[in-house]
Amino acid sequence: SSVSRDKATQEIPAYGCQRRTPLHHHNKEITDALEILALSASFQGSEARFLGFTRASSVLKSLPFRLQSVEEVKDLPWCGGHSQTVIQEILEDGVCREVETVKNSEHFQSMKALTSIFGVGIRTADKWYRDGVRSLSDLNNLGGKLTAEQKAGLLHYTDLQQSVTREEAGTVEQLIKGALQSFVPDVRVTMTGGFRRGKQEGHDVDFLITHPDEEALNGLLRKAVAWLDGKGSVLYYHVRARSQNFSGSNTMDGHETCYSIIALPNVCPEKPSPDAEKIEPDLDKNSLRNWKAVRVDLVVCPYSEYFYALLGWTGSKHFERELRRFSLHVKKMSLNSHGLFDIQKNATTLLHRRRRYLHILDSHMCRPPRETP
Ligand code: DCP
Ligand code: MG
Repeated sequence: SSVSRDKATQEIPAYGCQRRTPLHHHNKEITDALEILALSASFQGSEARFLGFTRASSVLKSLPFRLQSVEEVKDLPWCGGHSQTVIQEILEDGVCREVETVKNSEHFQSMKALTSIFGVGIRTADKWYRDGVRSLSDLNNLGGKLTAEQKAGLLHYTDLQQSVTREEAGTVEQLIKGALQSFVPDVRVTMTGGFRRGKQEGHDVDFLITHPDEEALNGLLRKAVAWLDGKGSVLYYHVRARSQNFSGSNTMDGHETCYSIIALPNVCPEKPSPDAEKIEPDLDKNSLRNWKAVRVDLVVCPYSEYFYALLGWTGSKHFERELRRFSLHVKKMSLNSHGLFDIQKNATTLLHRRRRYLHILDSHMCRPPRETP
C-alpha cells in the first residue's frame, strides 16, 4: 500500500553504512542511469556531483519496492532535484535524455576506455584526452611515455576486461596461499573485496595477509611474489612498502601492498590436443595458451590491525566512504584500515584547527585511486 511505501521511504537512514544495500534490488534502470551521471561527473573532475549521484543511487538500492512515481523519492535523503529529473524521465519514458547524451559523448566514451586500463586513473586519462588520445590504439604513439604498470595493463587488456569468476578467484586463492605458506606455513590469508561481499564476479581478486607473530610478516610478501614469479605465474607486480609515519589523521592506507597481474591456469583450459602444434605450427600462440591474466591485490597487515584492515578492504568503496563519514560526523572518530581514532582526545582541541581537520578528512575520505603518478 502507499502508506507502507511512505513509511519505508521515511525510515531510510542517511548514511550508506546504516542501510542494507543489496546487489539485486528493485530499481536497476534508475540506479544504472544515476551511476552513469556519477561516472561522467568524476571524469569531469566534479567530486561533489559524483558523490551526489552516487549517494542517490545508493539510497535507491535500499528501497524495498520498485518506484512507480517520482513523488515517492521526495522524502528520501540525497535524492535532490537533478536526480529527481532523471528518475522521472526513466519512469515516464524509459530513458533519460541527459544520460543518453552523456553515453554518446566522445569525452565519456574515451575516458571510459582509457580509465579501464590498469594503471590509468582519471587524471592521466584526462591529460591524454587533452593531448588528442581517443582510443586504445592511439596509445601506441605514446609508447615511451607509458609507465611499466600501464604497459602491462595494455598488454593484458583483453583478459583484464573480462570479469574474474568465483571459481577463478578460488584458484587464485590456492596459488597465493601456496606461495605464502611455503615460507610461513600458518600464515592467514583472507579473500576480501567484492568476493567477500558475496559477488559472483569481480574485476580483480583481493587478499589480506596477517600472522599473530608480526616478525613472520617481515619480507614475506616480496619473497612469496618472487617465488611465484620464478614459477612463471607473475606477469607484472609492484610492491608498495608499508608507510613508516602512519597516524590516525592519515586517510591513506599505509599497509604493505602488492598490485599484480597473475597468469592463472585456466580452470577449464581449452587445451589444444598435444598434436595441435605439430599440425598447425603457425597457430597463434595466444590461442594455444592455457592461462588467463588476472589482477590480484595483496595487502599485509599487522595482526593488531587485522579487523580494521578486513573492514577497510571488504568494501564496497561507497560503503567504506560512508562508514568513515559516519564515524567522523556522528561518532567523532576517525576510521581507516589501521584503527579507529578518537579525534577529540588525540587531535587538536582548538576549534578552528579541528574544523580544518574535519574538512581535510571529509574530502579525502576514501583512498585515492590507485594510479602511478
Ligand atoms: N577500497 C576503498 N577505496 C579505494 C579502493 C579500494 O575503500 N579507492 C576498498 C574497498 C573495496 C576494496 O578495497 O571494496 C577492494 O577494492 P576493489 O577495487 O577491488 O573493489 P571490489 O573488490 O569491491 O570490486 P571488484 O569486484 O570490481 O574488484
Ligand atoms: Mg576487488
